[in-house]
Amino acid sequence: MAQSEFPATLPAKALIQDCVFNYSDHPKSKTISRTEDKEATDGRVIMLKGELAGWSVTCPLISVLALEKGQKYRMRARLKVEPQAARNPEATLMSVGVFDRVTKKAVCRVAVKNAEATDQFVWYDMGEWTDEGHECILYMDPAGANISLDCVEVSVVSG
Ligand SMILES: [Ca+2]
Repeated sequence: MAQSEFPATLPAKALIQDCVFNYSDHPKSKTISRTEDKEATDGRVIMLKGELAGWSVTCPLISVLALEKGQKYRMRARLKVEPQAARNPEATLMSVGVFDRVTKKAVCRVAVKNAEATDQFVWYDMGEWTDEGHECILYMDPAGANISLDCVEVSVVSG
């Protein structure tokens, strides 16, 4: 979904598709690319191939969502994280979260362990957080695994 297609206010649920995430592939290592995947919600993913570490994929939330200060949100990411037979089942293969640039802390986050990884797309729950009007970045932090990022879902938590 193009950025301009997002509504002015967030509906009860919205998907942030892979196409609005930023990534750096310098030098042209071919370790990260956009590609087709027929199991993806929109047929497209960002694919990361091993070796990558650090914030490889990011998206400033302010650029894609009209968040409301004081509102609570739940987020989950639809990912395919390939298990690695040679690594410890407890090894973290990747994490995805929302980072608050003012407090310099993650406000919600999920880490995927080797034992939890599968060759299928799974919705990984990142938890709930309340918007404080700060600039926040959605980030994906791979740790040497093969990963396909389909999308991130944002839901309004009422009450
Ligand atoms: Ca997608």
